[in-house]
Amino acid sequence: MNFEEELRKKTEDCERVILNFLPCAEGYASRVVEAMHYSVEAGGKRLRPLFLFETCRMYGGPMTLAEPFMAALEMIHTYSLVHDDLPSMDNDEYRRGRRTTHVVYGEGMAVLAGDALLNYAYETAIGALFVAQSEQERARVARALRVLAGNAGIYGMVGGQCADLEAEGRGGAADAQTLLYIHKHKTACMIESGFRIGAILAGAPQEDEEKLGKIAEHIGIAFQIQDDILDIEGDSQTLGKATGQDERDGKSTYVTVHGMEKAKEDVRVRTQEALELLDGLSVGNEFLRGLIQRLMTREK
Ligand code: GRG
Repeated sequence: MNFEEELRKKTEDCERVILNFLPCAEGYASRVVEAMHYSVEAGGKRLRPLFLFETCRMYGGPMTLAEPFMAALEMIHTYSLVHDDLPSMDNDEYRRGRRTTHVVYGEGMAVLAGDALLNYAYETAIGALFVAQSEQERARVARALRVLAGNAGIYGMVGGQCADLEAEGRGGAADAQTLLYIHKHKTACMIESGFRIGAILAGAPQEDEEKLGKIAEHIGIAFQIQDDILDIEGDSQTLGKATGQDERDGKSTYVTVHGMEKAKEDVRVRTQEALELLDGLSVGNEFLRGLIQRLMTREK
């Protein structure tokens, strides 16, 4: 199997896991559950659960613990996209190649669908405590829950989004240091959750867990820089969302602060740093290596 086939197969596997954990639409809450399904089933690259699966697998961890966390991570990621697209935030009409949740279900229901996804993510991940086979596994699940919540919250993604909104309120201008804070927290933290939770659940050596955290930071920042590049040079059809949004909103991005050439160079440098750290782990993962390389040239 070549890399592209393997990626497609693994993405489909992740997709199955995620969809399996979604709730059934019934009773008075059925409309919000329908909106949850709509936003999750729209697709997406499923990168964060894929990172979680791969790091857990490389240390021989139990998939029974990894799967609820894979689904939970994607639910949190999807909630953040649903809320980010709202008229009070970025006001976007297209995401993942289809109309955004608030366009289809109305703004109130989209807020609720995001809230529901966030809550259901924790309900789902907590489920791992009940399938853990030993005290040691339960302790790992507890640590993983702390990483999941911490990286999504005020010291993670929400903190990054807060700094981003404030920069927009100042007319979009963010200096290089603020921009790095935004990228690290808004984008890299959720990627870090994938890498670290997989390692924690599998009981990876502490040294490796720390290296995986650094790998995730490099990849997360490179991923966001590439996102800023694609907003200028990308194709909206391929991306499944409109381009030119940052310019429309007068936002500072890695490209406006550092220039296109440096932005491209930094994607390359951070990817290289991540690959070198990957080589220093106590176990290898060729697929992960291929995936990290592939992200450097991603077009969506
Ligand atoms: C509302 C708390 C809150 C946070 C929103 C995720 C986010 C923070 C905003 C979305 C806009 C954006 C550019 C975020 C940076 C992270 C990013 C590039 C998200 C898109 O991730 P992909 O490309 O999306 O993995 P898919 O659709 O493939 O899952």
